[in-house]
Amino acid sequence: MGAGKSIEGLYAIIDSSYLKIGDMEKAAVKILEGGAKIIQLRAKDFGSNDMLEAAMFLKTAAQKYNAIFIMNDRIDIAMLSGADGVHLGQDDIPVTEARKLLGNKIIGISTHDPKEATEAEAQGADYISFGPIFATKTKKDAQTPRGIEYLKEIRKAVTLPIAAIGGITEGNMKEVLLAGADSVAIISDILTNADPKAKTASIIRHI
Ligand code: TZP
Ligand code: MG
Repeated sequence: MGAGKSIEGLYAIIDSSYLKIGDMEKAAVKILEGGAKIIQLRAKDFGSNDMLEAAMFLKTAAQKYNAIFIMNDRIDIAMLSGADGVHLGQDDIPVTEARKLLGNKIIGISTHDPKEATEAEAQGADYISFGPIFATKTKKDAQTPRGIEYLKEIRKAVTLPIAAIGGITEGNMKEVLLAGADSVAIISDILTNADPKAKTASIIRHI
């Protein structure tokens, strides 16, 4: 069906909280070399200029590895960089409005409960993220961990692909996938590893 059906397996997020300007690109290439087929740029503390530059690099790199590039938060940067899609938060531009700008590009939205998940589906999102599943140090304002049982409820509530997020590691991702997530969104378990390429490859082997 929609473009969001391609959201499965590892969803690697390249987050500026772990990388300095200029290092995002190197990390992205390593993660793509490791076999990631979905990468997202999440650069909350970058100025628009640096963000666009990084997004353009990541889009080109993703294309070379036949991977999907999703831009976090920013529809403008997604459009200018030729991203395959955007990932929106609950306080960002609504999915129905984003669709007017993005056409059939992938639109994902963060959700935290069944109401947000079913609303996302009704509004025509291509996939949802759901979390935080476990405690995470990466997102300072993260809500309380939802846990595996809650993820199973969300699985029953929507048919959209679900990217589970928050505290997911190579060690716990199996139970997340068994609970019905189509994809595991991972930041720190990859970016804090000394060898992000090998870590990515190892995660993918276990999926
Ligand atoms: N949204 C919910 S939890 C989270 C985001 C962006 C951070 C996930 O990072 P990590 O390091 O994989 O726990
Ligand atoms: Mg956001």
